Amino acid sequence: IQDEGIVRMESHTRCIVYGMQQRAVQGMLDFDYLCKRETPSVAAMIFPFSQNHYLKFYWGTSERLIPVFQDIKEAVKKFPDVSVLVNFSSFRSVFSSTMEALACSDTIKTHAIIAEGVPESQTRLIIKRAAAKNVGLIGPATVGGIKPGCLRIGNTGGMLDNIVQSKLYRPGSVAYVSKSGGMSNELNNIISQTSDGVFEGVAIGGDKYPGSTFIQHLLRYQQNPEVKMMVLLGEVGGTDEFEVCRALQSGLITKPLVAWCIGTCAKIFPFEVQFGHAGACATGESETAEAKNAALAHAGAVVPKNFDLFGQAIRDTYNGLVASGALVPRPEVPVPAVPMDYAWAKKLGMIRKPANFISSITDDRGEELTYAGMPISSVFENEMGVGGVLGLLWFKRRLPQYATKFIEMVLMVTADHGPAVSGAHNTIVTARAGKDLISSLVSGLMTVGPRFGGALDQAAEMFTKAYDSGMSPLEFVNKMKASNQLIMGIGHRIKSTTNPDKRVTIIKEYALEHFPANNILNFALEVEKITTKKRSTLILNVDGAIAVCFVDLLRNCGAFTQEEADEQIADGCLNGLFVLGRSIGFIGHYLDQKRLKQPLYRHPWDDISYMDDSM
Ligand code: Q5B
Repeated sequence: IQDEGIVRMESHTRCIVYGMQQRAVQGMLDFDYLCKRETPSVAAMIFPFSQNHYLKFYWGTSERLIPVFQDIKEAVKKFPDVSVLVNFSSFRSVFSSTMEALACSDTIKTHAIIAEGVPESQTRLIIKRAAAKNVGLIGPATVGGIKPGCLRIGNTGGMLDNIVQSKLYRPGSVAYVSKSGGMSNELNNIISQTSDGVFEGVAIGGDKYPGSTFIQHLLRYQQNPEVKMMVLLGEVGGTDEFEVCRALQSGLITKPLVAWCIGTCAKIFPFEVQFGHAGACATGESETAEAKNAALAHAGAVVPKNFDLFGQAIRDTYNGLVASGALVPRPEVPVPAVPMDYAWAKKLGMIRKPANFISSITDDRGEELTYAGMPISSVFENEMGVGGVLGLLWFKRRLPQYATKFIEMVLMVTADHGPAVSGAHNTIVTARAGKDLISSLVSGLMTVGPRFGGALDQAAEMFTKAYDSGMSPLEFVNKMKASNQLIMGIGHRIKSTTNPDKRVTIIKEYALEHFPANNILNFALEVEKITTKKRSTLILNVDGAIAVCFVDLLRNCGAFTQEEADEQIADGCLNGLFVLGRSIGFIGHYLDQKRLKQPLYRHPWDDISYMDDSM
C-alpha cells in the first residue's frame, strides 16, 4: 500500500470546479477567506452548456471574478497550477467528464467525485484509469474533504457558522477518514469539542467501490508529523477496515487510532439491511459492523463500546497524548469575522435596509401568486373575469359584479374601430414595414392622445369639475368656448346625431340601468344637447361616454370614497382603459397584415399635395 496519487491539500492547492455550483464555490472561497488563504482555492469552473464567461464571487467583503470555461482542456491549459478537480457532474455524466479530465490533464492529481449513484462498472473503470495516471480519487458519493487552513472541497463542513463552530478555520492535531459525508460533519463537531481540532478530514464516500480507501488516507496521516492521532469512522459493509487492522498489527500505523464502524443496529433485523449508502450492506459475517469493530479493537485501535462513547474515546486518547507530552495543543487563534451574505442575514432578521422599490398589488414570492392579496386560484374560483382582475390590479378593490361587467364592456367596445383610425393605421404601416408584433403595437399606441382615444382622462376631469362646481351645462359650454378650449369627450370625425355611435349607446344604457347614480353622465348628456345643436358631429363620443360613466361608477359603487375615486381618475386610469382595449385591435391588425402577407406600404404620390411655399 502506498500513498501516491492521493490528494494533498496544501495552503496553495487550487481547484477547478466542474458544474455550475455557485453556492459550493462561494462556500469554498468563504472558507479560504476564513483561513486567511492568500489566493482563492477555486481557479476556474467548467460548464459545457455555456460559452466562456466570468462569474462574480465574494472574497471576504470584496469581489473576484472566476472564469467559467466550456471546455475542460482549455481550463487545464490556462491553469497549470491547478491540482484538484472537484467534479459536480451528475451520475449520468460524471464518467465521461472524469475520463475526459483524466485524458487531457497531467497536472490534475486529485479528482473529488461528488455524484451519488455512479454505476459501479463505471467507477471501477475510473479507478483503473486514475491509478494508471497516478491520480488520487475521493468519492464518488461524497461531500469531499476539508483541511483547515488549506482547502475545503465543495460543501464539506456545511454552512459557514458550522465551520466556525467546529473551528475548521485553523488546523488541529487530529486527522480523520470517514465513509459517510454527512457523518464527516458530525466528526468535525465531535473532534472540535474533544481535542484541539481537525487537522484534515476526508469522506471517501459510501459506494461499494470508493475511489480511495481508508488505509490510503490513514497512511498519509501516519506519515505527516503534524497529525498526532487519527480517527476512523467506518460502517457496515465492505472489508476495507481489515486493511487498517493489518496495518496496525504490522506496525505500519503507530499513531493512536480511534475507530468505530456504524451499523451495529443491523443485528436487530432478521435479514440483511441495506442502509443509505450503496456499500452499506454486509454480505457476510465479516462485513458486519460488530465484526469489524472487534477486529479493529483486537488490532490495537481504540474502539468504544458504542457510538455514544466515541467522543469520549477521542477525548481520552487526546488527553493521554497531551499528558505524555506527545501532543502540544495547537494555539487558539481569534475567531475570524464571518462575512455574512446579505440574503442570509436578512432571513435571520439580523439586518435591515430600506427597499428601493415598493409594490402593493401582486406578490409572487409565496406558494401562490396573489392579486391584491387574493390567491390566483380564488380569482378563478370566484369567476372574477378580466374585469375583476383589472379591479384588483388597478384599484386594489374587489368591485361589484355590475362594475366588473362594465369594465369588460369598455374593453369590448374599445377593442377596435376599423383600420382607418390613427392607431390601427400606424400598426398596419409598421407591420408592413416588416417590424415585429410589439413594435407594431407600440407604434399604434403612440398615436393615442388628446385627439384620438386619449381624451378620457381629460374628459372625466372637465365634466366632473364643471358638475362639482355647480355650473350649468350651458355655462360650461360657454366657458370652454370663451377660453378657446375643446371639450374633451365631445366630437367625432364620422359619428353624429344622424349617424349615432352604437358603442356610446351601449355604454350609456348600461350605466343608466345598473349604476347607483349617473350625475356626471347626465351632466354630459345635457352638454351634448347643446353642442350637437351647433354641429351634429359634436356628440358625446366613446371616450367621453366611458369617462363620465366611469367617474359615476367609482364614486358610487361603494368601494371608494369620493376622494379615492377622484385620485384614481387623476392618476390616469381612464386612458389606460382605451389603451388596454385597443391593444386587442392593434394586435389583430398586425396579425391580419401578416396573414395577408402585405408588402411594404408606400403612400401614393397622388395622395400627397406637394406644395412649394417658397413662391
Ligand atoms: N369642435 C374628435 O374633430 C375631434 C369640439 C368642438 C367644442 C369639442 C374633435 C376633438 C375632443 C377630443 C376627443 C376623442 C378631433 C374622439 C376617438 C376614438 C375613435 C376615433 C374614430 C375610435 C373631431 C369642427 C368644429 C370646430 C371645432 C368644433 C370640435 N370638437 N367644439 N368641443 N370637443 N374632440 N377625442 O371632426 O366653429 O367650425 O371652428 O378634438 O374627444 O378618438 O373612430 O375615429 O374608436 O377609434 O375634425 O372613436 O372633436 O372637427 O376639429 O374640424 O372641428 O367643431 O372648434 O368649430 P373634427 P374639427 P368651428 S373619439
